[in-house]
Amino acid sequence: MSLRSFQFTHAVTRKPCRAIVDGIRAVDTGAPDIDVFLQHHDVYVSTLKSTGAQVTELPALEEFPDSVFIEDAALCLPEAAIVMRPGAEPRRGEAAKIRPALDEIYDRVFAIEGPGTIEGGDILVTDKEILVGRSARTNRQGVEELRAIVGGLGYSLRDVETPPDVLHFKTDCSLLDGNTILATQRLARSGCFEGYRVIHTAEGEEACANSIRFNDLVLFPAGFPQTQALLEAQGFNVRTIGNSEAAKLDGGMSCLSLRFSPKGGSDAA
Ligand code: CIR
Repeated sequence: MSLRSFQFTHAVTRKPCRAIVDGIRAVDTGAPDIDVFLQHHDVYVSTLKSTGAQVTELPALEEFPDSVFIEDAALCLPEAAIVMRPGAEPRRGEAAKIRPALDEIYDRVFAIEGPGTIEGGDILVTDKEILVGRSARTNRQGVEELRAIVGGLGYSLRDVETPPDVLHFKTDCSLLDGNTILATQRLARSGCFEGYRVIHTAEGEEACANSIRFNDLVLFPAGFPQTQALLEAQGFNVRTIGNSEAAKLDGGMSCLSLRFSPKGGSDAA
């Protein structure tokens, strides 16, 4: 099977914990309701599984309120996994917690040692490159440490700027296929997607830019009908998933999983 940047045999998720009410948020719009979060999360996981992928569901980590946003703790490429070094101090320990699961799947696991910081939410892997948005969480040193690791694996890394006041690079963009990106106007305006086909989120629907293409599906947050219609008109198979509780903590579809196809790993489906 030839694998591309939106075709995956595996995913890893982590159950939301009760401490999620203490998760980090830029603006406090109230604490997430854990029962609703759990329902949304169940739908999310079963949607990933419905594509035939093997999904490893890790247990909740009560000591890390934001640990459901597992994407920030690692980058998983076909050849190796790289454990991140989160810029958010309260989240830094999540990195060590993901390592055992990655060691079981991969022969090669690297780690960002610091002093720089980098979070998975700032990394978009396309068919041709690894795009990293520097942000309040991901700094130049973190990017350079990642560049050295992925360079050794044969990848080219391009670093760009995440707009100010945007949490992560992928808060404002997603890969829809090898060469198509869903992005907010404010991010696309920076010119960082030159050479790609860009579909803009509809005005007022910027919060749906964080979606994911996972095999034949686009997992898309519920409540953004104009952008959903745009994607469907382009032939994408969109599955809406409730995201109200994750959104209270600035989280979206990409944050909730690590998605990958390990080389030499067991093939799903
Ligand atoms: C945080 O501030 O770290 C979490 N409340 C949200 C993380 C969202 N992750 C992502 O966009 N990749």
